[in-house]
Amino acid sequence: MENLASIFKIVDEVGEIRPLKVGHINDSYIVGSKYEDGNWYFLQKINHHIFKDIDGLQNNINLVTQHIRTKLNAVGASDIDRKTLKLISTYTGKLYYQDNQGDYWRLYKLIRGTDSYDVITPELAYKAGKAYGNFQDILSDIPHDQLIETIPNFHNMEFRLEQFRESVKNNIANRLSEIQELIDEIEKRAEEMCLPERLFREGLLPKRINHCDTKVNNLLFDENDDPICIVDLDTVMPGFVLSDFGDFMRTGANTGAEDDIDLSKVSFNMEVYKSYTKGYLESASCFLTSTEIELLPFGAKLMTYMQLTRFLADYLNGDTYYKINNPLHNLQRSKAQFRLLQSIEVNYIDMQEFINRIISNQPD
Ligand code: GN1
Ligand code: MG
Repeated sequence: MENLASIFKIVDEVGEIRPLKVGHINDSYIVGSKYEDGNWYFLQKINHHIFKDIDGLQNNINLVTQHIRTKLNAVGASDIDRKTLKLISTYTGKLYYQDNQGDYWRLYKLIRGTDSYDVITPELAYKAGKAYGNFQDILSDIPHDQLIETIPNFHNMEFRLEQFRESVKNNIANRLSEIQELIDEIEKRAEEMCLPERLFREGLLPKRINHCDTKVNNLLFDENDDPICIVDLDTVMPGFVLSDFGDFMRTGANTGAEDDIDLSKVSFNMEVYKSYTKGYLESASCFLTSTEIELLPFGAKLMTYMQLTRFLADYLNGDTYYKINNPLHNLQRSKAQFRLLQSIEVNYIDMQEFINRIISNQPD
């Protein structure tokens, strides 16, 4: 993007702008400064085919980051600019810029000196669990009607199944014949996976403000390997806490990659599960109900299943949603998610027993 510095309130002269391969939806860039210790930025082209209300999206992010900032200030925290994202506004006072091709851009201050992980150790998983519990706690007093659902029904499994069945029915890319077995596996579990929506309707499961994209690499660690900042706030909205717990497990407790071609590498890592659960319950059990705690292992199953249906639906629709790096990419992702789901199912009783032991204070 040209003339960045004449649009956004940038301090220092802009140096090199480098694309960053992260995420499946937006395009991201690091904006360097001419000076090593100058101000560096993180630029994103927002995918407005997916995020349709850009004003609402940017207002959400602003509200959430300001809320965190206010609370950090109140407890006298140091280094606050590294502990929550900071949006840079434009010279016209907006939180994003629309260029003459209709694309939307936003700019954050870059948080430097951090690392994120695709593969995580149990030690880091424990700290990550605590960090996500704190995050939900900090955001718990934002009134739900102040945030829009940036993608309506985002983690609603009933809705995701409808979309999936629609894609099977339409078979737009003519890929149905190759994947009948996976479709049968999805349908076999469909009823079970809609449990949270049913509990919600019965008033037995609350919604809280959630991150809704707690991929393992959305948590930044500082120089001492302590969590410093949770990023990628596009989908912060009300949801079930089991979603955030489950999405971290889907990514952080997978011994393989999300799209691993070698399915023998994909399995569920119980050590990461145990450490994350411990950390999470330490910071979140003060606000969780017993139903929410019991459903945490279910969250791991559900989010892996949901991701399987979303990747497979995209494959059937001809790859219109997720970025792909080959024509079979969404199918590979689906197969890897299915393998992970099977591994979670094998471990499921142990996962539940572990939680029961923690809440009844028995040693592991
Ligand atoms: C997308 O773009 P990224 O990687 O942050 C997706 C998530 C999925 C994830 C799967 C808005 O997130 O819901 O879990 O891919 N984000 C959106 O890796 O759909
Ligand atoms: Mg994301």
